[in-house]
Amino acid sequence: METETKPEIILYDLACAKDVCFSPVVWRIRLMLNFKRIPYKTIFLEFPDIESTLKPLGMVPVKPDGKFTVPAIHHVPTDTYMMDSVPISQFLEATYPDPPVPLDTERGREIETKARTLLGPVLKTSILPREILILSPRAQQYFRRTREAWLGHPLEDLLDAEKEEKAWAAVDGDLHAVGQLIREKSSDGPFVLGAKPSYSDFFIAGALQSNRVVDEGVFERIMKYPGFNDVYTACLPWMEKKD
Ligand SMILES: N[C@@H](CCC(=O)N[C@@H](CS)C(=O)NCC(=O)O)C(=O)O
Repeated sequence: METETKPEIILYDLACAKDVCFSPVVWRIRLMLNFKRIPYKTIFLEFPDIESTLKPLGMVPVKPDGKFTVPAIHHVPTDTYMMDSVPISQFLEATYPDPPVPLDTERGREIETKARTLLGPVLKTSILPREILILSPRAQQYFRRTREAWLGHPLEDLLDAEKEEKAWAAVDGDLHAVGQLIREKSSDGPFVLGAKPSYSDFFIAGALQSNRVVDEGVFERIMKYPGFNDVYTACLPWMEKKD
C-alpha cells in the first residue's frame, strides 16, 4: 500500500476549469515547494471565495489595498498562516533552506523588471481576455465585474488580432535582448544564475506555465525566445505537480 507523506504546507491556489495551477504568482511558490520537495496539499479557491476563506483563518493582507489574494499558506508544524508571495517565499527559504533558492539577486531583479515591463502590456492584451474562458461561471462573473471596472471597458474589446500582432512585434527586439541577458551565464547552466535555479527562474517559468494553461498560442510566442525557453525547459521537473 502506498504511504502518503503528511503535508507540511496547505497551499491555497486559484481554481480554474482545468483543475491545475494557472496563477503565475502561485506558480512561483509551487515551484519552490516542488524544488525543495516539501510535502504539501493544494486547496483550490474560486475567485469569489478567496476572501471569505482566508479571512476567517486569520490571514492579513500585507498591501494597503487590503485585498485577499492567493498564494496563501498554512504551515502545519508551526500552525502559521500567511498570505502574499514575498513573505511566503522568505518563510519557505528560512524554514527549508536546503536546497537553497536565492530570492533576491541583482541580476535576477534586473531581468524580472525588464521582463515585467515588456511583457506586462502585451499579456494584458493577449491573456486577460482569454483568462475568463478557463474560469467557472461564478468566477467568470467576478472576474468580468472586477477587471472591467479596472479597464473601463468590456474585456472582449482587448481581443483585436491586428493590434495584438502589432503589440508582439513592437516588443520583439527587446524580448530577444532580455532573452540574451537571461542566457548570459549559459556556459555554466540554463538558469539566470547559471548552474542552479533561483527565484527569478521560478518567476519566468511560472509566468510561462500560467500563459500555457490559459492559451498555448501565447505560450508559444514567448517560447520562441532563447533564454525564456531555456529557463522554462530546465524548470519542467518542478512543474510536474500542478495540483
Ligand atoms: N502581491 C500578491 C499578488 C497575488 C495576486 O495578485 N493573486 C491573484 C491571483 S494571480 C489573486 O489572488 N487575485 C484575487 C482577486 O483578484 O480577487 C502576491 O505576490 O502574492
